[in-house]
Amino acid sequence: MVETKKVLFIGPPGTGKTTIKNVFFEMVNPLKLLKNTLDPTRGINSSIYSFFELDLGVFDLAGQENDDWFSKDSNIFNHTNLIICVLDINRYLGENIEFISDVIRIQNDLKLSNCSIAILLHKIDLIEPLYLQRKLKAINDYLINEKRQDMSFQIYPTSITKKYFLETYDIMSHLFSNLIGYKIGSINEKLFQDFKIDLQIIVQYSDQKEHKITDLFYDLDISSKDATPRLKRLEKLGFLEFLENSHNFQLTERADFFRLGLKSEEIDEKETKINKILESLYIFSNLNQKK
Ligand SMILES: Nc1nc2c(ncn2[C@@H]2O[C@H](COP(=O)(O)OP(=O)(O)O)[C@@H](O)[C@H]2O)c(=O)[nH]1
Ligand SMILES: [Mg+2]
Repeated sequence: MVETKKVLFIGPPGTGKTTIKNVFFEMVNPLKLLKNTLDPTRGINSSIYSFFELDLGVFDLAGQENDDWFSKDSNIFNHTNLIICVLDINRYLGENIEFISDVIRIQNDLKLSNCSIAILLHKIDLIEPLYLQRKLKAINDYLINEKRQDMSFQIYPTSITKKYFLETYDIMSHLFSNLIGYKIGSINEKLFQDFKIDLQIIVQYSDQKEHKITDLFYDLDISSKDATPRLKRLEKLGFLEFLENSHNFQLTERADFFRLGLKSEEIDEKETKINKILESLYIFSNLNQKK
């Protein structure tokens, strides 16, 4: 039997749960989700993915029904391996801390022992950096006070906008790899080199213009036989779209967001950053939608 893991998204209404699920599980273009607001989720929106050797059940809980999810007779949290609690950093600190305290209470009441909790302080693109630091500190202080400052309870500032996309991609891949006990650095050399070429494609062609598959041969010395499976993988990861009978392709805004994150790095930090990115690509390439 295939081992299964359960991931729950929870948070007040409108914080970005469904958006994050769509961007990082369904590989939907982040800009599309920022431009067109989604209908509020009702009840539970659940999907199953295969991830490496396991099946991953992902549940996105409607924020409007939080009283039900947190009620005594709710069993929605049973057997959960990862709770992703999405809070909007721009809302009142007290409101966010109250929500975190509800999650802590649930974790204690239900004795969720094999469950990690990730608090995403989302939409950091809308807050002043100084204000962000203050809020982060206040929430950290609260967790220290509650003695909930450990590896199974972590907070992360996130946003799906251009400036923060790469960092958030990294955070999500870190959460996914923890779920399967994957240790950073254990990717094999061949795969590592393989994803390095994919990253070159992202960097080279993320100009929002149309390119021919044969360009890969001239620019990057990739034969058209090797090019197609690579481009298909990038398509699956949400970085690319094929055009006109699959002879041409164009990279998505996701690729542009990605490249931009890479560009901002100092040269001496770049290599570490690239290694991390390659592993993130590897992690995400093992996430597949179950038909
Ligand atoms: N500025 C900004 N808006 C976001 C971000 N993520 C999501 N949103 C917006 O937040 C709103 C609510 O998102 P949604 O995913 O429906 O929230 P949910 O109710 O928690 O599922 C939508 O208009 C999204 O476009 C982000 O990182 N930054
Ligand atoms: Mg929703």
